[in-house]
Amino acid sequence: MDGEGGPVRTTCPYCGVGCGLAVSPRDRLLKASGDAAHPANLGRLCSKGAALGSTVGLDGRLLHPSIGRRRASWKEAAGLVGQRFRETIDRHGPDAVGFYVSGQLLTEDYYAANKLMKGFIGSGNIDTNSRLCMASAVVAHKLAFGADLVPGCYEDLEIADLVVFSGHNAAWTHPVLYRRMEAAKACGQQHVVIDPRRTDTAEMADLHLALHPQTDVRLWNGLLADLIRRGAIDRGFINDHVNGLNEVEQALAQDDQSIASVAVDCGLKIADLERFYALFARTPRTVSLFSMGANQSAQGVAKGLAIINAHLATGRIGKPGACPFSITGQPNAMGGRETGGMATTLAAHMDFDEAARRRVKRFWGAPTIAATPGLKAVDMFEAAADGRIKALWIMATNPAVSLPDAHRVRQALKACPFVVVSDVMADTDTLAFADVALPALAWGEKDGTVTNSERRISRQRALFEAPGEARADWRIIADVAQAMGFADGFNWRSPAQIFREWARLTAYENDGRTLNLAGLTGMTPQSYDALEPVQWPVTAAGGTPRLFTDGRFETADGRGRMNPVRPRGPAREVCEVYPLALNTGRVRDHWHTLTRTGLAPELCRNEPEPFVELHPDDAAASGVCDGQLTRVQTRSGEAVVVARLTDRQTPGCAFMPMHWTSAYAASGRVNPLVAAAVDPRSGQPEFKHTPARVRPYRDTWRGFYIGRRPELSMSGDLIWRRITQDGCHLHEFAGRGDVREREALRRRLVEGAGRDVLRLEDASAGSLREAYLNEGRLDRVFFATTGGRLPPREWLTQLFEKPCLDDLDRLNLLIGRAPGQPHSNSPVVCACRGVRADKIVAAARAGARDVDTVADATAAGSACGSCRPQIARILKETLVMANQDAA
Ligand SMILES: Nc1nc2c(c(=O)[nH]1)N[C@H]1C(S)=C(S)[C@@H](COP(=O)(O)OP(=O)(O)OC[C@H]3O[C@@H](n4cnc5c(=O)[nH]c(N)nc54)[C@H](O)[C@@H]3O)O[C@H]1N2
Ligand SMILES: Nc1nc2c(c(=O)[nH]1)N[C@H]1C(S)=C(S)[C@@H](COP(=O)(O)OP(=O)(O)OC[C@H]3O[C@@H](n4cnc5c(=O)[nH]c(N)nc54)[C@H](O)[C@@H]3O)O[C@H]1N2
Ligand code: SF4
Ligand SMILES: [Mo]
Repeated sequence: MDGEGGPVRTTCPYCGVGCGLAVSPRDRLLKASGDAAHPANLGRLCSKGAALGSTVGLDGRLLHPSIGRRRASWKEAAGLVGQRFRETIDRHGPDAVGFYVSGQLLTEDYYAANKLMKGFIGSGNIDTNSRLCMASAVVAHKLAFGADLVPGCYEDLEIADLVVFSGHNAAWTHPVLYRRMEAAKACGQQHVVIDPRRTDTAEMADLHLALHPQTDVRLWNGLLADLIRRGAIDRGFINDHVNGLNEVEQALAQDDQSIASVAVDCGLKIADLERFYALFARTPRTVSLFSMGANQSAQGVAKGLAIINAHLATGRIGKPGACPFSITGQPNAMGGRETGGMATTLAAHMDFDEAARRRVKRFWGAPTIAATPGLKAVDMFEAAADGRIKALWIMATNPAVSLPDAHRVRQALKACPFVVVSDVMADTDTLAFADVALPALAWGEKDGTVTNSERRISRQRALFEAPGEARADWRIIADVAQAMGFADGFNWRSPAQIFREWARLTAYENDGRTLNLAGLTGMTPQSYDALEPVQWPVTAAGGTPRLFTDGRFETADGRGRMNPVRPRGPAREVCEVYPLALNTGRVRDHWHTLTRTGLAPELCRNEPEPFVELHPDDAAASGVCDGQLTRVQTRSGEAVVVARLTDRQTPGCAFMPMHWTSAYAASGRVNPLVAAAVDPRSGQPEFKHTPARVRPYRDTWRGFYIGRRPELSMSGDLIWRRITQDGCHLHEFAGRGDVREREALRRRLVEGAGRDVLRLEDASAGSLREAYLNEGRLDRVFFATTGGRLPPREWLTQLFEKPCLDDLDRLNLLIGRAPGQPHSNSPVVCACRGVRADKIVAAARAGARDVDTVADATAAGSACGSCRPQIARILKETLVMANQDAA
């Protein structure tokens, strides 16, 4: 498996774009480049895909099963899991156990887990983190189309004349797809972004509608009313193919649909709204992308339906360049929805009706079959907290970080008598609660299939040998099933065998289910290995790029359904005490809970630490300053993070990233703040709106520590964060205690360090600086001050890469900077080429007016291109400042 026969073709493990990679692996090193033959990316990669090589090392990996903290054999660990699940089911019934799984499992893993829970244990209690992500879109699809079907394909995004991004920061979250639309935009495609925040996607768009949070339904209903007024709906298409227009019109009539009234409610300028409505009305080739700003809402289903209504009414579906497009987040969010990883579907897009239950039971040769849908994610953890769930198995997700109301989730994990966690890393926040820890194969080791946002099934292929005792997730599930006494249904020997069984299930007694892999049921191990990316449904003739091309939907009468929706407010309104709407989401270079991107120094430079973005007016009102540590408080919890003041936030709104964890910045976690309010139909949490307030955090001292090993936790009340660098780890901290607090921390951090130490203490100024060397090589650095300044960290961290410090280095060590060399605190914009913002500003001042000229001058933006929107923003800001200076 060292790629001697040329590069291995595989699929990126991050976002739902599902880019193909061509990788030449050797000795756990690899260089990833884009697979030019893969239809999702045609050779492109973003910063995360390009940095995969920095994340495949074995440091920090979970490599052996353990029970409690004790290392155990697989036989013992799988045996114990099987026995405890069996005993719990025997005593309390099948609904006393649950699986919480993930869109980062492969389809084969998902299939195995679902079969075990729904067919052999006989409960519906398997749900996936896609509940936090796609559940609202799934329900909207089922209501409108009769099944969870994504109509369009990526090609539609290129041939569309108008792309609307609803709560979708594509420039950061689906960068390669965004590159493709950026190219189309250069040829005249129009972009409208609907997002309360001026994201990079919004910055680059032709029109940004910075609506009041959670007013999307009002905006889209207003659009539909406007289309009806203009006579711009497609009555012919509706007559032939769509039900429900009357009910929708009645619902619309209950609100004032004048543009002026909608504009006021959404906080938008009338002219902007008119421009959007007119553009939409006159552009048949329109794709409306919707993502977490739509789904992660207590009215997430309604938001999806309002968007779909506008498309059904205009007949903009099933046609090239025209469709509503729910874009998926995780690499295999779709695979989970297909197999039945969600508690609300049985399997293969079949629900819990008698006929489907009997069919699936028969196909599986199962002893039983789940009678009803199981607990949805938030409810499942609530049931663990109150004792209804007594054994819980978590696979490939980190709920102690990513579920809302995270304190409560941790309590639930503590309260649950038996918690099993399958993961690839050893120090995730969730593993701290595991009774049994099971090591899974990671990306690059596992082998199977994933489905991307456009229903395209691609292969992930193994590049390396399995490390330690790690096993494929499907195999772990099969081991436990066998330990529970279910040998027959789970004796697969390869993922190819599971995939074939899965494909057969989709085709089994299929008289109208769109999800059908009939063309793949005869696959041999060889043809599975060689499988080319293909979009389902797959017939003998091949895949299907677009659905509903004949105007037929999967409903009983074959007609699409418009569904009436009325605007509602957020689950929790802001108030005098909590006046800010706290919004949460992603940054460009990090993935979720940092277990992988946190390992790559190049991905930690653009956004090194957790932050809260605030409008300057809101910050001023609370006495918060730019760059200062700030407390963010909600009814459920508090975080302390650095404040970033920017007019990209609308006054009254704040934003925090979702990524930081107890392992990287305990006080920077956002989900202890987020309430677990869910959409009543989808069960998806409202991650994008929690009433909050901010206050300055007043530290008495600050400092940083750089060491060769990561310090996993800095106990006490300290505020700290850890940032991975090349060859070392930077830890920033601040405290509110006296010198004893500092000394306790310092002693712990320098424990065991050698005697070669440089030290500078100015007790009256409250400053202490120490550097420890080991045979001439820099080993640890500790700098702290009560009120003074600290040097930039860059030069010091670079010294850790030197095999031996020279005299000049030693001389300057405690100053913290090399003499004469400018050192900048300016953030890295281009992760691939390591170019900082100040260089881009300099290029702009020297006359660069577009991103390509900056790329020529500085190399920024010349590799993966993910930073191009940020470069454009810096150019714009520099120009504005230059004009102001001139005026
Ligand atoms: N870099 C990176 N990329 C990723 C991921 C990652 O972790 N990092 N994760 C992947 C996953 S799993 C997912 S689900 C996707 C998510 O991809 P996105 O949905 O693009 O990402 P988010 O940042 O969660 O949220 C999108 C936007 O919704 C906006 N929003 C908030 N409230 C509202 C509202 O009321 N109305 C509207 N219209 N918009 C609102 C936010 O301001 C935010 O800019 O990204 C995928 N890609
Ligand atoms: N506040 C806020 N919270 C959010 C969101 C938000 O926008 N705001 N977004 C939500 C969304 S859309 C999502 S998708 C979730 C994501 O949240 P999570 O799923 O919790 O995030 P990840 O960090 O991707 O967790 C994956 C875990 O699986 C492990 N892992 C990786 N590969 C494998 C494998 O092959 N096998 C096994 N067994 N383990 C593996 C990783 O080490 C990691 O611990 O977060 C949700 N939470
Ligand atoms: S856009 Fe980036 S993260 Fe998403 S699949 Fe492609 S390379 Fe991976
Ligand atoms: Mo997601």
